[in-house]
Amino acid sequence: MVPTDLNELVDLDRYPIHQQDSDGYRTCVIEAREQLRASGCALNKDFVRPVALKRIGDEIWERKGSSHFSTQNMNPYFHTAVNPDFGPDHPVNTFIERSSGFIPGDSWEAGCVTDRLFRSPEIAQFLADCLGVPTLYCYADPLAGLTANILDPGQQFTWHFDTNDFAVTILVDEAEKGGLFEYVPGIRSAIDENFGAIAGVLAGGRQGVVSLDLRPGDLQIFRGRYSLHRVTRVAATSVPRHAAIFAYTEQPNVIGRVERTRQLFGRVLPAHEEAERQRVRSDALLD
Ligand SMILES: O=C(O)CCC(=O)C(=O)O
Ligand SMILES: [Fe+2]
Repeated sequence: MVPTDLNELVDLDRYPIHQQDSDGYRTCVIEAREQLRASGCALNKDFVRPVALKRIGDEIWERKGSSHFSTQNMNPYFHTAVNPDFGPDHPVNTFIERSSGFIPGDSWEAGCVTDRLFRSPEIAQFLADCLGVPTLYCYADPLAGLTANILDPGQQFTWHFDTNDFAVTILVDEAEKGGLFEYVPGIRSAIDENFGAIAGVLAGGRQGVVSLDLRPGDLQIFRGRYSLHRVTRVAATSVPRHAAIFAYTEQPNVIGRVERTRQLFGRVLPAHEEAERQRVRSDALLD
């Protein structure tokens, strides 16, 4: 039986997201908010029920052939070209391997379990409450809204900042060795790039680095715009690491940038080109 009801997908006993007036719900939200405030990362352990998680794992394996894999040496801002305005040891000119694949948004048909979870209004409202915003909409980007991040044996997703204010991840299959999510809470802010500290981490320094105890079924809410983060290399002898990534926006009908879309998915759709013409940035950070 394919799980379909919210109760079959989410552990509603522990996370009563269907009863948003309940004390239990309020407790979950307060806990997540406290974690986000303290570290930019909220971990909702065992959020997805095991049967649903197994189904999501199968759905990822079934769609894995549609992944766009790419390998590049990039700086934390997703750029790959040397910038002569900065020195050779500067983070802007420090390029490290990112090797991973993404299952794109148009690989998931409506009604599959992963898509149901992504589009659940109760989950979107829970996330909005945790993040302290009124409403969240599923990211309307046809490729980057619902994805799975694939790290095959030997691959790593190097240190970077996200361009989105936050990301929602469900680890589905963990690596046996490597594949750890590491981050440096709040290493930069909207007004301070803090290149010195970032250079230290890129050079292998461990100051401020947190290794997250992320397990399959956990729902992670992560503010990746200010927190440098990576997934460490999956050992060559390990099983792959698979994570479902849900993207939401505060405004409806948002679409991603052409350059990043091409970088991550190897193609763009007409909707991306149209959105590029209309884009307005909200801050002046590098990217
Ligand atoms: O796979 C993950 O846990 C997160 C990867 C990541 O940081 C990203 O896709 O931006
Ligand atoms: Fe990220």
